Amino acid sequence: MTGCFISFEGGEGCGKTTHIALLAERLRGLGVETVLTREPGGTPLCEAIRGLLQFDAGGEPPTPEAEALLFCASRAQLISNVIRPAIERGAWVLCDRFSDSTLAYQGYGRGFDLASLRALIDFATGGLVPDLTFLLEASVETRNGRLDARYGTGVGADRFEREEDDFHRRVREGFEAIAAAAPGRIVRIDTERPLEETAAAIWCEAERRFAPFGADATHKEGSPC
Ligand code: Z5A
Repeated sequence: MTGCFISFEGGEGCGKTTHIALLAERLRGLGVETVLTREPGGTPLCEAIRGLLQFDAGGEPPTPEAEALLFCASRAQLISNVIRPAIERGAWVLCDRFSDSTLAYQGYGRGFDLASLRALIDFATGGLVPDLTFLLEASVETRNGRLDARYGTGVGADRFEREEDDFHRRVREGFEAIAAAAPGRIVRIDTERPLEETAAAIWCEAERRFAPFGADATHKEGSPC
């Protein structure tokens, strides 16, 4: 039996971390082996790379080229040590960000050539693409409000959150273009709604796609679908 691979994408504060945790909790409650991981991160080496990328933990900000390579290095490590083994043993793998983030942030945000980035991503992933991607969306005002509630008004916590508005606009437009080019894989989810409604929309889509895989685990009492 092989598992399935679902990624969550979107701008900061869109609700990825919240909703991926809710989906994992629900799956585990149904007895489905669920691996919840994130990018960059998810293994000791990848978490160290995360520190370098987000908070300049090396004491020196990476160049844009080094940044793109570090995201892809972390991805290669995570796939090899966590994601592929889990899929092969039949688990559901839920990943907080994946390759679409590299295209959106380094491609559309930083302005790198998309074809070159795709080649780099392909090298890092060995061609692994999520079976399903949730692109979580909320207005800039809503997302900023959520981040302000978390960190305090004004400055964000990491290098990306401190980027200017124009960078985040390009990233948002990038995600929209990426979603438009992959309508079968990427499902856009409006997170302006109450949390429970958003969680139900995500659950319905996951269950609809993977019920045959989830078999007995999915169609149980309490399902909103
Ligand atoms: N990055 C990159 O450039 N290239 C790459 O290839 C990759 C990543 C993989 C780290 O990502 C940075 O790396 C990221 C892009 C870059 N930086 N940025 N920006 P990250 O995913 O770790 O960081 P993040 O996007 O900033 O995550 P976040 O701030 O934690 O946002 P989130 O996970 O989408 O949101 P959340 O934590 O679930 O929710 C935010 C708050 O809103 C939280 O307190 C919730 O309780 C609250 N909230 C209120 N109402 C709601 C509703 N209705 N739904 C959801 N959440 C709600």
